[in-house]
Amino acid sequence: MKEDFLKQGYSKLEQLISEKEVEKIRGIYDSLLADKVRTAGLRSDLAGGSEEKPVEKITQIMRPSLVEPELSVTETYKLAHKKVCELLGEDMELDFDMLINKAPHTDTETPKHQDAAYWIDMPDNRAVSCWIALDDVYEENGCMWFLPKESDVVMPHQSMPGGGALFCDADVTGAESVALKPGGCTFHDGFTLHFSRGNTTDSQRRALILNFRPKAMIEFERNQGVDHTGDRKVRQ
Ligand SMILES: O=C(O)CCC(=O)C(=O)O
Repeated sequence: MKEDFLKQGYSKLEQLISEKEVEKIRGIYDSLLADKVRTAGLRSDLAGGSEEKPVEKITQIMRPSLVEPELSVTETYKLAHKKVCELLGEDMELDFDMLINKAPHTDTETPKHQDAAYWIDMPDNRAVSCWIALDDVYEENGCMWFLPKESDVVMPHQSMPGGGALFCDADVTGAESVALKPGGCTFHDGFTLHFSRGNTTDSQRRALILNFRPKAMIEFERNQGVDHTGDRKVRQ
């Protein structure tokens, strides 16, 4: 897993958490998804558009553990942290968490992007995103696709109208889709290009995503007011 991560900028772990733990996380996850009051301000539709829609296409809730602090003491957060330290070093800490849900038949892709496009400039760019599947995920419901990383360069990105996801215009020939069982996860680097297709199935596609970076860089971000709860700037 470490070899893949260092070589291509992403890797897959068949099972990070047990079925029982998946059930526990799903319970908290579903209550957050259903609660537009407590998640107000942290919640957006990555598909863009500012008006409230009857069905959010790609629901993103930032920092869910601020709303449900019990999340951060779960096995899930501990195990992901342990694996990430094995990948990039013992100084890695949780920077922020997020939920991204694709509702049934919303058929909306998460566009091609590099996470580093969302970042401020930092002296140490080590970072890992741990994307944990809470459902069976595959191409038709929006599993992750990755293009092997070639360099630590951020391509120009643009924002979807209405504050949705960032995207870049890149050739993704050779990208690999990574299907997962509930409790499986992928790890990706901040410069790895990735995307997911829309959900065309009858079920939800729930993912919990934990983002780690060095402790000193989290302090660096916080000192500049970056806490991953608010508006973001586009890095050109
Ligand atoms: O869940 C998705 O569709 C996209 C997730 C993503 O882009 C990320 O975790 O960086």
